[in-house]
Amino acid sequence: MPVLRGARRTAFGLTLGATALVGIAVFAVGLRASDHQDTPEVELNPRQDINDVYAFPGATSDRIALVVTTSSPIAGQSASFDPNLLYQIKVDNTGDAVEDLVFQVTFDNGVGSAQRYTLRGPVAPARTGTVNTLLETGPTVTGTVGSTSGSATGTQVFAGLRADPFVIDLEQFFNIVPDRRPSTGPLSTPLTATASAFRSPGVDFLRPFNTLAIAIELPKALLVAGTDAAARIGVWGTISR
Ligand SMILES: [Ca+2]
Repeated sequence: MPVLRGARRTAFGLTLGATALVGIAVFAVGLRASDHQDTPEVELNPRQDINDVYAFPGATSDRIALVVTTSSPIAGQSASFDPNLLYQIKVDNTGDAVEDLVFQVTFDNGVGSAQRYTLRGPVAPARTGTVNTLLETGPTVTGTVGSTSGSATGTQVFAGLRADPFVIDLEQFFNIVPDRRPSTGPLSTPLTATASAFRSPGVDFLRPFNTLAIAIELPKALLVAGTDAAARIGVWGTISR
């Protein structure tokens, strides 16, 4: 299963509890990633497109939340994940930029809130890198899109429609970098202005947009290799088939 969509805003050397940032390479390793709309197949199927990856503190100090978003902008009661794609969050806890643990999320053929998800992990992957296989072992959590399942003291997961949390004046961004303009959607119209800087005051252009989010919250201890309180992890997301 070649990865069709790589990580966006990948964070390596991410201190537990910190927010994922763009391509931080704390460890001296190479970093390869992709961005929005960088292949025709992803451009034509936004559900293959990763919007963002986040890591931030969980409900208690010993917990962490990992989130991957896709498909923004998307709306409506029929908004669904692609049942033919494998959505993953990967975690490196040894500093070599190779995943040691993965979360794999798959969806059935249901539509909107009738769609069901299955979360597998955290568990060591059968294969690392860009060719992945669906895990047959390890913990699983199942639930319905739009609702949270699992354990509030263990691993819990939400998958469904949420306000896109990323903040950017995307309209002005495409005026600055017009070659990135999408082929469909509200920003696909021909260029009306050119710009060299963002507007002031800033515009949260994504504020009215929704995204499909997969949010996993679990004890930090399930992600680190040892008991070092200063342990660091790297987190990235992939969508593949
Ligand atoms: Ca590793």
